[in-house]
Amino acid sequence: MSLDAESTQPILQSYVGFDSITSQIEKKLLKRGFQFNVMVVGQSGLGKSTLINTIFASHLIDSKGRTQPDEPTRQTVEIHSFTETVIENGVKLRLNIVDTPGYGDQVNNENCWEPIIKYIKDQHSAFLRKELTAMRDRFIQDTRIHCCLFFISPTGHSLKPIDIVVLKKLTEVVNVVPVIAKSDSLTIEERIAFKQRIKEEMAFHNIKLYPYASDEDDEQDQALNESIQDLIPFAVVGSEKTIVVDGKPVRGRQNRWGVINVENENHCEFIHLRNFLTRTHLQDLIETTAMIHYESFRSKQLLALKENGQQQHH
Ligand SMILES: Nc1nc2c(ncn2[C@@H]2O[C@H](COP(=O)(O)OP(=O)(O)OP(=O)(O)O)[C@@H](O)[C@H]2O)c(=O)[nH]1
Ligand SMILES: [Mg+2]
Repeated sequence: MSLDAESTQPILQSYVGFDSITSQIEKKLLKRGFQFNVMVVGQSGLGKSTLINTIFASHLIDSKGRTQPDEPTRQTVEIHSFTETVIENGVKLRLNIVDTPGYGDQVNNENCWEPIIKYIKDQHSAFLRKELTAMRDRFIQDTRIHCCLFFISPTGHSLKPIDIVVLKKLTEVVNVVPVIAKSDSLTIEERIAFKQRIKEEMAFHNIKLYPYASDEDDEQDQALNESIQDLIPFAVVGSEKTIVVDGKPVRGRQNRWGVINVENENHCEFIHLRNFLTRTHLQDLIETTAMIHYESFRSKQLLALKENGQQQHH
């Protein structure tokens, strides 16, 4: 008998099958499906509603709002959310999109961000309440915002003071991913310079954007994060119109100089944004929301509750 056989024997005998745990978990997760909540925020008229419709196009048209792709967009006047269930290869994803009205065009813009911050906190608070109830459901419906797309005006110069204020507030409570809106109005060179400028300003104002560096990151995580950090802010173009390019219908914008195909990587970074949201970072955005933003909300609330209780006791 070889030494080798001797050493493998006991291991083979003790096989109990727990390696199937991954497929057990997978089955359970697949059955339950995933919930993903995205919000768009930014100044008025930057194309927030349009981009949402561009990203989730085929699913939105037969659900809510616009039924004709060439119907004009309406100004968003209040925070509203809509849910769409998408199934791909047996995986169920419930997408909840929260559209917010643009801010910044009032005479007095003070506290214009408050309803948005309140909305985000309200979702945390609802989740906490459900977590704390005695008869708690085995599965809590999650409405916490996992990703906030922040729209930057394509001025080519710098961020607006109001944007810096709003960004500060948002990054404290949610994963923020900035995008350069309507980037078809910038040339490639302008876009590169503007991106650099925005990165510098964010760093200068100490605005903490997703993804956050963590000690637990392995090389793979780090590489993934770095590849995304390079791309952020995504320079995007949205369109609700379908244009025919080389006989193929695509989402695009026609202007005096030609056609912008939103799905063409040479024209804009729409595809990168969509891949980031749906392919590469979906799970991490959900997990980071629970582990960082919700956790910090929760510990603050529980601490406040405890202090209140102690005060009443005395
Ligand atoms: N050039 C250009 N125009 C765009 C783009 N995206 C949207 N628009 C146009 O900009 C206008 C405003 O778009 P909306 O999507 O309503 O903007 P919004 O940010 O939702 O506006 P509010 O709801 O008022 O805050 C519409 O006429 C769009 O067709 C884009 O990427 N490039
Ligand atoms: Mg809108």
